Amino acid sequence: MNPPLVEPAPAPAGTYTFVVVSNRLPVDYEEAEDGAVTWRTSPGGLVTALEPLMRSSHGAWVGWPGVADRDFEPFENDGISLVPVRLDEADIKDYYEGFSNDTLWPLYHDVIAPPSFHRETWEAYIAVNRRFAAAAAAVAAPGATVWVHDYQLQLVPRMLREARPDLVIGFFNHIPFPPYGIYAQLPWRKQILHGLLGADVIGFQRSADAGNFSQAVRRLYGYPTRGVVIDVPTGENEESRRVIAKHFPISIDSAGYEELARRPDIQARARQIRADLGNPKTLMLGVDRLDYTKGIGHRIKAFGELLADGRLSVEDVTLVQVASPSRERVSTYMALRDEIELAVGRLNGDFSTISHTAISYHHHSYPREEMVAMYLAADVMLVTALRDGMNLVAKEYVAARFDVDGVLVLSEFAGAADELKQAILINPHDIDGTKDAIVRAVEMPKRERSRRMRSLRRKVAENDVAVWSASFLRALTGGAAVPAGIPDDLDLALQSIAGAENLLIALDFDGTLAPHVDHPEDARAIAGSREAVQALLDLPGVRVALVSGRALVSLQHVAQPQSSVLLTGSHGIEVQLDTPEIELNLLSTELEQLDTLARVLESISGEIAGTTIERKPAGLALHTRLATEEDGQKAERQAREQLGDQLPALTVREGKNVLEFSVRSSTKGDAVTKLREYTGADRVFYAGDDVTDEDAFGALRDDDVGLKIGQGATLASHRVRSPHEVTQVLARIAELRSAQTR
Ligand code: GDG
Repeated sequence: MNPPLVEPAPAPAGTYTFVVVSNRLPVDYEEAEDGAVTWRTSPGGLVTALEPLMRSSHGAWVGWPGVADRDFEPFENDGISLVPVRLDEADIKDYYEGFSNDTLWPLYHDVIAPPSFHRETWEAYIAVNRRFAAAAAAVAAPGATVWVHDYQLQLVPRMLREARPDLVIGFFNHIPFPPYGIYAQLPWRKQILHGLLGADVIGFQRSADAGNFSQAVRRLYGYPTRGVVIDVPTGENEESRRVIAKHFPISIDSAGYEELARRPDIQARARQIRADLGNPKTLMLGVDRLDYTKGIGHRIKAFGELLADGRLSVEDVTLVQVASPSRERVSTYMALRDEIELAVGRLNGDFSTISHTAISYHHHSYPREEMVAMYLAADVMLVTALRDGMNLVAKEYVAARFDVDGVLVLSEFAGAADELKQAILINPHDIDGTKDAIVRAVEMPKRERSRRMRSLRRKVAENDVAVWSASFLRALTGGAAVPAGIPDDLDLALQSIAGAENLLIALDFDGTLAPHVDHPEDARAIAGSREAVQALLDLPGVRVALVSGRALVSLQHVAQPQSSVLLTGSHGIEVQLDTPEIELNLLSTELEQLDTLARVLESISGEIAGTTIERKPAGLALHTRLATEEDGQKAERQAREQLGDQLPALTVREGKNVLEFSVRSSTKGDAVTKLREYTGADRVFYAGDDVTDEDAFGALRDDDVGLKIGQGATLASHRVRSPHEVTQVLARIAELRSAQTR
C-alpha cells in the first residue's frame, strides 16, 4: 500500500469550476527599469485551446510564473485568472532541471541520453508536486474539473484526489510514455504510477504510449486492464475506480497558423528570407528546441553526406536550422550544443562557398510571425526526431502551407507520424534511408507534392487543438444530467451514417436495449426495440450485431435475437457470425497457454484445501471462498508468482475471493474491430452504457457514431438518456436509410 501523499486534511474549496495545472503559467514576466511589472501572454497552442473555456466556465490556471524566489498574488491577465506557484532556485535545480529534465525526460524518450537517478531530486519532485496540488486544491470549487499537464507533475493527480475526492481529475502527458523494459529502470516507478492513477482520465499522445502505461500498471500493480479501462482498487469494500488511459493526439491552432501565413507582410518576409539566402533552388528547414531527442545531429550528418556524395550541391540547396535555446543549465544540453555547433561549423567549413552557406544555423528564438515566414519559405521541412511525443512543428508547417506545396519529411518516432501518413516517413537512425528521403523530397514533382500536402492539410485542419481539448474534456466530464429524446447533433450524425454503403449497427444489450435489473437472468429488451432492430435487418446493406460481456448462451437466453443478428459474447471471446455454432476464436498458442494455466492452478488447488478451479471460455478462475483467509491468500500468491514467471502475458482480474486468469484479453473494442472486418462495413454505429463499452467507442473511427447511454465519462461522441431513446434512435436510422435509398 502506498502511503498517502498529502495528509488528508479536508481542504476548503475555492470558486473555480475549471482549473488547469501546468509547470509554467502561459505568461512571461517583464519588469521595466522603473520597476513596473507587466505580464505578457505567451501564446502557445494550449492557451489558444483553453482560453474560450477558461473565460466561459470561470477557469483558473495554476503554474510557475517563470521568476524564481518570488511570491506573486493570483492575478488576472487577458481575461484569464492566473494562480502563481512559487519555485525557489533550489526547486528549479532539483525538481525542474534535475528530476524532470535529467531523469524523466531522458527516461521517457527511450534513454537517448542516460537518465540520472538521484534520491534528493526525487524528494524535491515530491515537494514541488505537493505545492502545485495544494495550490490547485485551494482554488477549485466543489466538484470542479482539474486538468493537470505533463511529466513534471505526475504526482499531482493522486495528491489532489487525496485532498479533494470531490474533484474530476484529468492528466495529459505531452511526452512519450516508455515501454516497460525502460520504465522499469526508474527507482520510483511504482510511486509515479500511483500518482498518475489518481486521475480519472490519463491522456497520451499515441496509442502505443497508453499501451505502455497500461502494461506498466499491470506489471507493477497487477490491476485489471481492459483496453483503455483500468480498474483501480480504492481500498474500501472491494470497490474500484475506473480510470481511462487513452491517446488524445494534441494539435495546433491550425486556422491561426493559416491566418498568419496568408498575411501579405508575412509572405513578403518569406520571399525576403529566400532572397537573403541567395534564392536557392531548394530551401530545407529544421526548427527544434535544441534537444537531443530531436535528431538534429542525424539530420546534419545526412545532409553533410549528401553534399559529400555530390547528390546535393551547396549551389542549389541550403538548410536553415533554428535550434532554439533550451535547458541551458543541464549539462547534457551544454554538451549537445557543443556537439551540434561543432558539426555545423565543420560542415560549413567543408562545403560552404563565399556566396552559398550550407547550413544557416540560428541559436535563437524567433517571434511566431518569423517562424511562419520560414515555413512558407521552406520547400522541404525536416523533422528527424529520435523520439518525440507529438512534434507540433510538423503540424505547423502543414497548417502554414495554404499554397498546398512543400514536402514534409517526418520521423516515424514522432507522435505526429500516426496521423501525418502522407509525409515522407523516415527512420532517422537509418542515415542512408534518410538521405534517400531527402533527395526524394527535393526532387518530388509538383503534382505529388500537392497531393500529399492536400491530404496532410485536411488531417491537421480537421483535428486542431480545439478538437483535441474538447475530446479530452468530453471523456473526462459529461456527467451532467442527460435530457430525454434525440439531440440535434445526434440526429445530424444519424443522417450522415444512414447513407453508408455497408452499415454495421453494433449494440450492447444490458443497459442499452434492456434496462438493468437485479438478477441478470431477468433482463429483457424494452418494448419496441425488437421491431426497431427488425426494421434495420429488413434494409439492404445493414447488419446488426449484439456485443455483450455475457457468455453467449446467456445472451441468447435473455435477448432472443433474430437469427440474422450477429453475436459476440464474453467481451469478444465468443462469436457467432452467421453460423449455428458458437466459435471460441482461440489461437493454438492460446490453447497451449490455457493448458499450462490449468496445470499450474490445478496443482496449487490440489494442495490447498478449500480452493476450486472454474473453467471459462478463455481462462480459468481460482476460487478461494471456501478456504481459510490465510490459505486463500497463499493460493492467490502462489498462482500470481508461478504464472507471472511462466505466462507473464496473462490478463489477471481480481474479484472477491476469486482470481481470474485469461489467455485472451479481449475487449468489446476487439469485438467491434472483428465485426467491422467480417461485415466489411464502411461506417459503424455503436451504442453502449457500460465502462466496458468504452473500449468499443475507442475502436471507432472519426466518421463512425458512438452513443453512450446515461451519465458518466465516455469516449462516445453522443449521449442519450436511456434504452427508450436507443429504440428511437434505431427506428430513426431505419427511417433515414429507407428514405435515402428509396
Ligand atoms: C513537447 C513535446 C509535443 C520552437 N522554436 C521557436 C518556437 N518554437 C515552437 C514551435 C512549436 C513548439 O515551440 C515546439 O513544440 P514541439 O511539439 O515541436 O516540441 P516540444 O517543445 O518538445 O514539446 C512534443 C509538445 O510538447 C506538445 O504536446 O508535441 O512532442 O516534446 O510550437 O513552433 N516558437 C517561436 N520561436 C522559436 O524560435 N515563436
